[in-house]
Amino acid sequence: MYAADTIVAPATAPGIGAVAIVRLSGPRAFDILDAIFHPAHCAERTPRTIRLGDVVDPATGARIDRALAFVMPHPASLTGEDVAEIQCHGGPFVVRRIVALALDAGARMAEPGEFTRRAFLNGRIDLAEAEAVADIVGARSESGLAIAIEQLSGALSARVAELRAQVVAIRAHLEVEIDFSDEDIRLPSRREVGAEIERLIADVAVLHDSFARGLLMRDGVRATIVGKPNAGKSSLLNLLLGADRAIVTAIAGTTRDVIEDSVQLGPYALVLNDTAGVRDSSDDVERIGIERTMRSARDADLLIAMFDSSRPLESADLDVIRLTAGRPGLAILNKRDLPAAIAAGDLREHGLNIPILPFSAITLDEAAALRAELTKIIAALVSPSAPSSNDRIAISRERHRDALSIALGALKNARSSALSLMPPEIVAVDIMVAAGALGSITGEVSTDDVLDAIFRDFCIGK
Ligand SMILES: Nc1nc2c(ncn2[C@@H]2O[C@H](COP(=O)(O)OP(=O)(O)O)[C@@H](O)[C@H]2O)c(=O)[nH]1
Ligand SMILES: [Mg+2]
Repeated sequence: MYAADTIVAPATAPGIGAVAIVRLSGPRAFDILDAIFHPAHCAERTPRTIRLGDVVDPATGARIDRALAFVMPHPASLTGEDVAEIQCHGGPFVVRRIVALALDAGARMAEPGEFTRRAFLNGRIDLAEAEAVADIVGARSESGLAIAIEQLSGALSARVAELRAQVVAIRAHLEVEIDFSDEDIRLPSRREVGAEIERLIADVAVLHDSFARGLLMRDGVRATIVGKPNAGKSSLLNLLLGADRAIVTAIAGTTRDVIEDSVQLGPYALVLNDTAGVRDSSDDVERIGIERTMRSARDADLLIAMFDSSRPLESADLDVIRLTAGRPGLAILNKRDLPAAIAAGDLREHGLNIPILPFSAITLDEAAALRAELTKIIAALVSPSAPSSNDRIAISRERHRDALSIALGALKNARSSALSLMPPEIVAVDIMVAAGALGSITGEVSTDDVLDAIFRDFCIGK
């Protein structure tokens, strides 16, 4: 099923670059290419073969640019339609002129994401894969890229298809019961059907619960640095960022707002929040800063708790220890270059239960150990607790999480109606809801609204 109109758009970012690409897709793509591109040597359009030539304004015969062009005939193309691409010189004016020529020759400007949307509508990729395209473009770390490329390669789609096939198999068992309930054949017992649904619930829950992990991989891990004023929090932030991002002074209370910046740590993006610190303050501005510290600490995926080893423990340190209770984190016993007033054992005695790294933000002797330790903690956050191949796949989109929630809810209903010996038709209704919800992830069932919402976030030309 091909769209009637032919679309055009620059496929490369606006601005100056070595090369820019103008992309055409639709039934008239090749005619339009022929109208505006005159090959230098080979007049014949051999699929997937690059030709050198001139982009020419057909109205005046004026040459616009020397360029390369190639065609991909349907159906084995990017969009499943006839696709033509012109690789021209990467200047904004040249690109605009070529797009304008294509529009004059009968193309229409593409909507954001329309090439990918057509690829989906023509069955070239499924919806989860289309979403992965956007995630690859938006990836900000190796782990963000890894989860997106896995989804684009179909690992998530395949897993969802497997789960859906299991749902459909249960429905088949119920159908047998519906069709043959009067006859003398052996029907799967309700206990068997209940057990089958139970297993499926567990499998769907694993994928549903991978969302937290998937988000960390995609968007990075949020860490908040907490500690009493002057412990060395801002020094640590600057060190990890490799830049003087926060002001460091010997005056307690220098940092008043939450400062956020991100850094690559191994394959992960780490979003660091430096805070005003934890203490009682009579200064209004600092007090607001401390409130923000608490909020940032609450929202963080992990806490970096800074302690000053050159000073005795104070009530603010005990507050910090309490903040870390039950949370992933790393304690840093800073200023080891100074004479020690406290040791790791003192922190343990007061209930600190996360790894402790003796450190100096002045000598930086343990900088590599700090990065390694943080990377290890993040790796533990993003890896599944029981790694099997199915558990490794993670979702990273709310749309997928919501669909899996619906599937889970429906399966739980189905389980209880199956076990309470409701008529098979009733159980089948919930089973079908679960199948529909799973199908919506890959787009087996989709509406224009859903597609609009997904492709709206794409750029033009994608
Ligand atoms: N001797 C020593 N001084 C440090 C160390 N880390 C930070 N400082 C100093 O302690 C003061 C407070 O540091 P800062 O990073 O602003 O602490 P914050 O208030 O927790 O953000 C500054 O004068 C730093 O130079 C360290 O490891 N050793
Ligand atoms: Mg500070």
